[in-house]
Amino acid sequence: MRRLPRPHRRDDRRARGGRPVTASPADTHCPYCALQCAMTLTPTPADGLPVSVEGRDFPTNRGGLCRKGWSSAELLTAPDRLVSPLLRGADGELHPASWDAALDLIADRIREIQDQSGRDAIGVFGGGGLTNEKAYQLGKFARIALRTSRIDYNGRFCMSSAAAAANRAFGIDRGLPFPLEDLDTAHTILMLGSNVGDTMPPFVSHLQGARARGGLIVVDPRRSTTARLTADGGGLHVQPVPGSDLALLLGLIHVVIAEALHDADYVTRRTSGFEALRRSVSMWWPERAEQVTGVPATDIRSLARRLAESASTYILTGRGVEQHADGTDTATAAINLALLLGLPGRPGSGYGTLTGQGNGQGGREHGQKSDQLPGYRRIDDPDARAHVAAVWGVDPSIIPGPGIPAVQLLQSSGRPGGIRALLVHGSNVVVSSPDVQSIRDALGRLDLLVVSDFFLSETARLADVVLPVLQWAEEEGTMTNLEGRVLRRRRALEPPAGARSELWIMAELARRLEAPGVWDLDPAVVFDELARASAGGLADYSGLSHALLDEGAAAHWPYPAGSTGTPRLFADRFAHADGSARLVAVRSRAPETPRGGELSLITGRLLEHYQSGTQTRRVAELEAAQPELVAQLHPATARARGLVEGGRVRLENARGAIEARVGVSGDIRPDTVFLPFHFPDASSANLLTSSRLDPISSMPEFKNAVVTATRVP
Ligand SMILES: Nc1nc2c(c(=O)[nH]1)N[C@H]1C(S)=C(S)[C@@H](COP(=O)(O)OP(=O)(O)OC[C@H]3O[C@@H](n4cnc5c(=O)[nH]c(N)nc54)[C@H](O)[C@@H]3O)O[C@H]1N2
Ligand SMILES: Nc1nc2c(c(=O)[nH]1)N[C@H]1C(S)=C(S)[C@@H](COP(=O)(O)OP(=O)(O)OC[C@H]3O[C@@H](n4cnc5c(=O)[nH]c(N)nc54)[C@H](O)[C@@H]3O)O[C@H]1N2
Ligand code: SF4
Ligand SMILES: [Mo]
Repeated sequence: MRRLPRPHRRDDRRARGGRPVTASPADTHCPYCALQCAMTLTPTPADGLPVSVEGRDFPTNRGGLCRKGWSSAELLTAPDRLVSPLLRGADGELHPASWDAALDLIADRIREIQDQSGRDAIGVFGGGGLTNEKAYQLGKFARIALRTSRIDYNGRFCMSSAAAAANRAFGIDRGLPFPLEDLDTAHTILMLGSNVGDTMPPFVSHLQGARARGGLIVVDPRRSTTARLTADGGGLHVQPVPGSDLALLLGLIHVVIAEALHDADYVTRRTSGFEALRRSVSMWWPERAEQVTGVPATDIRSLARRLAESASTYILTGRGVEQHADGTDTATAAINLALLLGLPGRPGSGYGTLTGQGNGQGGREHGQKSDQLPGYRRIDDPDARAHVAAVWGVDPSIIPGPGIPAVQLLQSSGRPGGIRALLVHGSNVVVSSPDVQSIRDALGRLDLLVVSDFFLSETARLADVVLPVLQWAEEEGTMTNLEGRVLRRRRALEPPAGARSELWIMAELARRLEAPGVWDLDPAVVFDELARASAGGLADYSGLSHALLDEGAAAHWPYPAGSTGTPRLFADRFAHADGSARLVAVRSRAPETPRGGELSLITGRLLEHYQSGTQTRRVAELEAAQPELVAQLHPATARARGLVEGGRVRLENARGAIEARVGVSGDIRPDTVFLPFHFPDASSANLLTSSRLDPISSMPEFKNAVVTATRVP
């Protein structure tokens, strides 16, 4: 067999695809985050790149794009784009192979493994970057082609705590239950653990109103780009001990109730559970919250009053407060505070969480979650099973029951009763999973690892079979943005000859596995099926179609047939059967805290890189801006350890050790170190993070580890 082709030069790029489909511009959205900024791709036949990217006026981004969006066309001609299936040969290397050889091998191995070890021996791992059509088809493929319960996805690492909290409080989980523009007129916005200044830069335009009124409040152990926006004109940056947000919120709720600042009428009319909540916070006087959080009691009191007195208040959460072993309870406490103040459903006020991945919202609605069927239905609900089985043309009894969440799924690899094969679509788990060495070891125990990607990600490097798929501007589909608004992704370019759509891959495998059901290749037809499967569910898309979305009207779900969608939820009722929201009493558990010379490790994002970096590390200007792992440390912390700017530091705990460049900054607490998780291999921050899970959402603890920091001579 031939060796892997060497990376091509720019002249070879034409062979790697990148030919515009038509001469006219295509209106689409960014390949990256959940803001899904609107952009236009215009063919540029003479230039080195096949299209030019321009921001397009849209209510969310108002023509703006961040640096990642502007430079995204470079992804389309990346010289090391995958253009052929790869199979691991007897020599241990990956070699190009035909599609038939690759798909036959996968189907044969799946059959063999399932004959020996049962249907659940095959696992599927999806992603929040997949279009709605692909996410839907992947859930269906797992349930009726593989007939495995073992499917979950990377949204478990992302939105699971916020989703669990919203489901139990409101009975529904739509990240923002209002359009983003509603924030423009807010007097006060409390942002808990979200750094949109780096993670969704055009979002900042929606904060300017509150900022100008001195009402922007950011809670973050770092003075992040977003926290800096509070500096002028009366805004506030609260810089608590990492992992102590729940105690802070309990303190705020204590003050609200003790000083009768809550909206008693709203609480009576629209919620249940007030008495239990009141009792649960009675001991959380601000002085106690101060001991845990380091935030002065006087500040907690004045913040509670400020939130209550403001005529228009929004509370927003991000991963900073959610990616903890108590993330669901912390998000729940933020919702409790919002409900006490009467915010959800009141015009000009609200609560929301900021969805992260491009289709992080849609990705959690159509059935790639282990306990879920399309329409955000529960897989253990007999009515839901019957409805979806009818759409799929199968008997409900063949649909498996609930599977297991992401971390447990990956860790079960090669273990008794666990999975023996794994199909990955849209995640780079050997960089982005918690306690990542344990996940690398787990994947090594598999009999078969199949990775579909358009680049040879670090996970694809470990695969037995790599399948080259289409990327963003080469496919049609839909994405659901952070406001629950369904958007059209449009094809602007011909894909490289060797790449295939994931709908085609699933259809081909389903045929080889003699699966029941229809496996259409046209995303518009798959969308119509998704819409039927979602009808009557919480996330109802039944009134939508590609044709209707092409007309450009705003389309927020629920969008049942005959309706015009739902930009704002909760005006009259919540989604629980009785129409009221639940105040859920939660307790604070002590986070893991540093002792002696140890530091709290928090992890997160830089503007220039996206997630595990598979895409952005291939864009020259982004790579040049952030070429390597830098640990952010306070000057006093650095001094005490003999660390200097630009020198090297070793960070270590029981799970692993990594080395990073030292970045000295007064923006971080002296007891804390920050690492971005965008870098692979020995520079993965996740070598240090813990796979301790939130008991409700199974969210891992990405933002709470303890490490030692020493100078590398
Ligand atoms: N540039 C860029 N943008 C992205 C992404 C990307 O990879 N790169 N990914 C997208 C995705 S999938 C997501 S989920 C979003 C995430 O968007 P964000 O939630 O904004 O991103 P993070 O950087 O993970 O975390 C936000 C902040 O949480 C703070 N933090 C850490 N620990 C704590 C804590 O204990 N308490 C509090 N209050 N704050 C804490 C960090 O210091 C950080 O500034 O971004 C999306 N946008
Ligand atoms: N320490 C730490 N770890 C974290 C986090 C953190 O804050 N700290 N954040 C977590 C969060 S919020 C998230 S969302 C995860 C994200 O982490 P990952 O799940 O690893 O996300 P990506 O890096 O976007 O990986 C997506 C992969 O799929 C490919 N891809 C993109 N689109 C498609 C597609 O349509 N089909 C297919 N087949 N492949 C595609 C990309 O090229 C890339 O290789 O990381 C989590 N890990
Ligand atoms: S903010 Fe997100 S969607 Fe907008 S251009 Fe940047 S990466 Fe793309
Ligand atoms: Mo995420």
